[in-house]
Amino acid sequence: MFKKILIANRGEIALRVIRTCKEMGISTVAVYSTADKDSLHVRFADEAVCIGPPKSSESYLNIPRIIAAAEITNADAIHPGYGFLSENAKFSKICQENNIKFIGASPEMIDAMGDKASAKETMIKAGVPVVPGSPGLLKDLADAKSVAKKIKYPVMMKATAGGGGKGMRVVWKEEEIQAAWESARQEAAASFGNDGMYMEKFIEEPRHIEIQIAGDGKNACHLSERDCSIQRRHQKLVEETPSPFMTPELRKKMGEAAIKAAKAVNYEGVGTVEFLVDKNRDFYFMEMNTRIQVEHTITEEVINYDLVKEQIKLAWGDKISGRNYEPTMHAIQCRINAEDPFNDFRPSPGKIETYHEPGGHGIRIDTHVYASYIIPPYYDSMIAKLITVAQTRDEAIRKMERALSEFIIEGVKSTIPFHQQLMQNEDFRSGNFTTKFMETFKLKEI
Ligand code: MV4
Repeated sequence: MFKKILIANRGEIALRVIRTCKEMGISTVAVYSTADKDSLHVRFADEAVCIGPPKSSESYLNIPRIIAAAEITNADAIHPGYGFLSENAKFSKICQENNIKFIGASPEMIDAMGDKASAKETMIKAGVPVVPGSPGLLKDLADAKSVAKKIKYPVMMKATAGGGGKGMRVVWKEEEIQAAWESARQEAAASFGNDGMYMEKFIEEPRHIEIQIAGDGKNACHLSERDCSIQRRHQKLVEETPSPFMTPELRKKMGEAAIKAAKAVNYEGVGTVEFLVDKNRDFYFMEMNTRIQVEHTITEEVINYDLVKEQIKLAWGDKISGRNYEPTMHAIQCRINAEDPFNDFRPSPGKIETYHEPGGHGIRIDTHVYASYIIPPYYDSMIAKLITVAQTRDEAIRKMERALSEFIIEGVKSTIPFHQQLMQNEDFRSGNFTTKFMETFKLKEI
């Protein structure tokens, strides 16, 4: 097994990876920016290397400094967590060239899945359902018009290098298509340096349901779904498993499709296949993520298995057990962010003056913060992930309400009041929600 793993990340996920390494008897190296010198990932790792100033481009995104830290400490693998360099093909390649195992996808896999139009082609060939649309990239505006006419409005134009909603436009009728085409291409060029566009039929009010998979390069299995429909501006707020919209038949079909997707690319490691699911329970491949995700926790709770451990074992060359996992419990995760939900979710960095976290049966909290911790303004605003696990969805919601009522964070604004109101919402409680939920959800002033 690996002797020493460098964690090229910060915050709760760095801590999360360190914990599993400790349990596996693997030594750990933390890297940190000067803004994070008092962070718990620095304190709990066996060794820590300062890699630069607060700005991500000079620290957590700086490839030469991270590779240097791995060489100085003699690490034999790097775990990238999520975000930062986790899906950076160049970084994966440089690790390979320096004989450091990248605990994530190969450069080829990252490139193949990062280009959305080509990933879609791969999935069509593998027999995975995709949204009807253009065969590959659109050649020009005339091509866009003719594809739209064929698949019928409304349509969605998407940047092939996109993700997270950038370079994406809904077009309702032909009069709008030229403006959409021009602005989407401009945005894509500016954001990704790639203005390639493709087109799909617009799926109205879909659910976002993703399947967790694991593969060993030859075989693949699925570990059920997560419903991530409760999101705002492409930031997930709440995730749960099983999805309240799921049926045993749909899970079987989506699980099989996700396995097909993984096998088609000889997937090695843990990954996620994202689908849109429409009101008729027809589902369509959207994207494949080649990293551990923020919401992996809820899957761990319902299948009772450590996914970071699985990731490390697969990177070492172990084989998957080959069976699929079905949830027998229900888990919900609320992302507690340092944001003001009464003020358009504006970031609220600063010092946490008081911190008291809930506990008791069926509660898990993944966090890197503590009383007196200062949330730096440079990185994402997540303070903690609050997860509840229970026999049923209703019990998991009640437990979440109880846990939220015990969670005290003072000094910065947090999204706790938002989650409290969400847990009370009739549509949320009945499982009646889509990705449009947050557009109409109204927070009551308190
Ligand atoms: C779509 C769609 C409707 N129809 N594609 C948003 C992010 C990007 N990865 C794909 N996205 C969407 N693609 C078609 N053909 C609606 C969305 C979408 C969405 C998807 C998942 C979760 C939240 C979303 C919020 C807005 C739009």
